[in-house]
Amino acid sequence: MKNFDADDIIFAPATAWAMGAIAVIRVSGKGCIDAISPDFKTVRKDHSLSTRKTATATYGNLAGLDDCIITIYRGRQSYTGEESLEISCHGGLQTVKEILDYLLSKGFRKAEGGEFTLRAFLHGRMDLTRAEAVNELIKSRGETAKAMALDRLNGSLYRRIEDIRALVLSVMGKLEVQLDYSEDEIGEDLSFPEEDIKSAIESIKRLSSTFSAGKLYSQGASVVICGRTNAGKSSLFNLFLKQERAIVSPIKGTTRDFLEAQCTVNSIPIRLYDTAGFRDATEEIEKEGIRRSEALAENADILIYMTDASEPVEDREYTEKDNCIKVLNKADIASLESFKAPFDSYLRLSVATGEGFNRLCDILTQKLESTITLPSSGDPVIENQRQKDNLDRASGALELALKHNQEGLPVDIIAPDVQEALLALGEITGEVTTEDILDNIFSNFCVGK
Ligand SMILES: Nc1nc2c(ncn2[C@@H]2O[C@H](COP(=O)(O)OP(=O)(O)OP(=O)(O)O)[C@@H](O)[C@H]2O)c(=O)[nH]1
Ligand SMILES: [Mg+2]
Repeated sequence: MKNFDADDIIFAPATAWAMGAIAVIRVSGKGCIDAISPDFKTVRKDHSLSTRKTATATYGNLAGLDDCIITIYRGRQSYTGEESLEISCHGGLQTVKEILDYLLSKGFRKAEGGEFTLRAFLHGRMDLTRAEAVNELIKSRGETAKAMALDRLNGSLYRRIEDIRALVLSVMGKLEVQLDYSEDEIGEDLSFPEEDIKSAIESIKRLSSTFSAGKLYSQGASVVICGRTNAGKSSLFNLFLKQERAIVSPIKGTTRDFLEAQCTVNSIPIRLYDTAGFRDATEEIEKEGIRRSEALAENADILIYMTDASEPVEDREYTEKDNCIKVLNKADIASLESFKAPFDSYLRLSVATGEGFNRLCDILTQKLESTITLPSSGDPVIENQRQKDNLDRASGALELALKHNQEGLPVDIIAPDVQEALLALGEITGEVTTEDILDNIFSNFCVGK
């Protein structure tokens, strides 16, 4: 459970728990600078932490544990929006551990995952879309996901939601006037704001539709290389990874357990699988390997079915699937005969020379992108299920408002539909929150963020 009380001083390593040149430990909370200052021996006498200005870095020795640089932030100018400091120490785990023990001995509390960003939100330093973008930026793999997250961190999604919210608020205003007065009383046109609602629905749906792209670029797709033994599957797996990860040999049935690895192809994160080649195996372990390969192939987002051009075979149960890319490998040693039907529709590849590999990557990307709605340039893209659910909740509520109006229901029945849409939009930015919502969001963060 998150600590929503932001009165105490919290600390956590901000860098990974691993050996490195330096490590950064974050401390945040009122009074943290004065609490540490007496234990920090600076070279220059006038460099006492207590008297240093905000956003200045000071060199010194902390409690006899390590020589480090402490950067202090006063008031609201910090990440968390409260007094805080960052200790950059030598990046050995023993050093970090001793400094963490020291901070604990000062009566500070170990921060929970995401607690620094939670405080930033609670202190109004950022709205929820930006807070979530911080986490998404850290977790992003690949250029596109990173650029999309950075865009959200800069407020693109917040601004879009606020625009839509303003429109829905104006709808609400119009309905409220109708609730309070009759047409005769105010003498204004009290027509139902149908066009405004439709336009809000359209904007919400457009934003919601970017989820497929956001999800593909952030979470990626699974790609399974399958085919008969000796086709060159493990060789292709290694080519994708640019390392000799899988064992390659001319002996049929080399790969028995499947292998899994991560890579990115044209900025899309890929979970890549090398599998046991299909053949009539007699031996139990190999049979089990093949069963597992078949199960993987069944659940793959994309299948790369590979066959050896010197003895091509077509396994229709795989090659006829829509998500299958058919590849004829060893083009370097193949005769022209090999590329005749039914293999004329296969991609010509040679893992040995690299011929056709870029083309394979492009086909793979196109196939994956054909399953998503590509966002218009400049539009914010969402990758977050919570945001998508709230957008769908908002458009659903507005559609209900339209339906209720068409059914001739009175304004006091319709106003709550519009109110529900406002609530859903407000939950996206954090205008409306509960501790449960915040707890769910920030528990996904790593410690130190
Ligand atoms: N000439 C040529 N040989 C290749 C090519 N790709 C792979 N090979 C060779 O083909 C043999 C089989 O390659 P692997 O990658 O082990 O094949 P596999 O499909 O993983 O085989 P199994 O694990 O047994 O299912 C090895 O001797 C590779 O060096 C290629 O493009 N051209
Ligand atoms: Mg293999």
